[in-house]
Amino acid sequence: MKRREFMALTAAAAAATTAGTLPAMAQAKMVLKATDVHPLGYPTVEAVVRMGKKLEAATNGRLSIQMFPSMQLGGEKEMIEQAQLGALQIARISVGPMGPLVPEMNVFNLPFMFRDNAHMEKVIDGPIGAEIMKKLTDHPTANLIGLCWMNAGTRNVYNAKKPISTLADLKGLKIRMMGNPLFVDTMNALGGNGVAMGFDQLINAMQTGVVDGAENNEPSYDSGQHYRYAKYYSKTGHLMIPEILVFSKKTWNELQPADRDLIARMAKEAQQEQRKLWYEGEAEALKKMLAAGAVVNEVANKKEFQEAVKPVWDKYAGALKPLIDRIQAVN
Ligand code: GTR
Repeated sequence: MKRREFMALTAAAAAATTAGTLPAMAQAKMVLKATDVHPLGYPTVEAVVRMGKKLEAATNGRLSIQMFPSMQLGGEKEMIEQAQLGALQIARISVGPMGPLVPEMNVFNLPFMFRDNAHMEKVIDGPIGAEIMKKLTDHPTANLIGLCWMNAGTRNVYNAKKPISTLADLKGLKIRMMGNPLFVDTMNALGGNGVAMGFDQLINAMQTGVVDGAENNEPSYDSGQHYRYAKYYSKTGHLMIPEILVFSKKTWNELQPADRDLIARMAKEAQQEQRKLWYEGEAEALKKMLAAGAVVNEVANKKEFQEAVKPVWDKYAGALKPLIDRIQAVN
């Protein structure tokens, strides 16, 4: 930098400091810590890594993202807690565990809520998605900023014992569910025994027989190598839950408005980028799990499953009814 430019910049910085703001260029470097339960290469992880590169380029290296994949900073519960404290900045989490905190989010956790991927995408991309995201951001104690949605396909049951084709096949099976009473109720309504635990505890629970299996989308089943413990993957399709990228409110409040805008915009771009990565990753995961010995079966009579979860809707859908009606009307 030429001396004259430097002087001008210093003067500008001094003036801005007096005014209470610092010009962007004079701001210190900041490394945003990001985390995900999934490994490098997983669609959500890759989308955030790419977002980090774009952020770094746009700010000449002043802002960057350091990714801690594979539960390096703990399970989803720990990730949320650390983001709330500002110990990390970006966490990619499922809507699943947020339901008990932000009631409107539970609408996406209802079994068989969405007709298909296209329906789900239309809802999260549109005004309803923006509204629910705002509920999270505005929540007085969640201490998180909702940045964007991400795809997570459809969740199917897998277990060590047998393929699930009918409700009767689920009888007596202990199936791990995410930490939200709605999911335990869902599995129980389907005839199995729902057991709530963190994703980080699942492998051990399958190894020791604490559970017979779990339920998840193909990429999670594949990248976690869950087929090694539960080879029957049955396409029950009972849940379709989008994921969210959240930012620590504590750190957010310390950022300059222009940086907040930049991060928010890049997160929106990451949402679309992750979607492409998602469909590629899903197809790839299916190939890999089959090659690894997973036995995949379709469920012919889905209606039986849809009818069985009626008590879950009766219990949880009441207050969410207007929102549900609007979601169902999206086509
Ligand atoms: C995955 C999701 C994770 C986590 C996990 C689980 O599909 O990407 O965020 O929620 O499921 O079952 O806990």
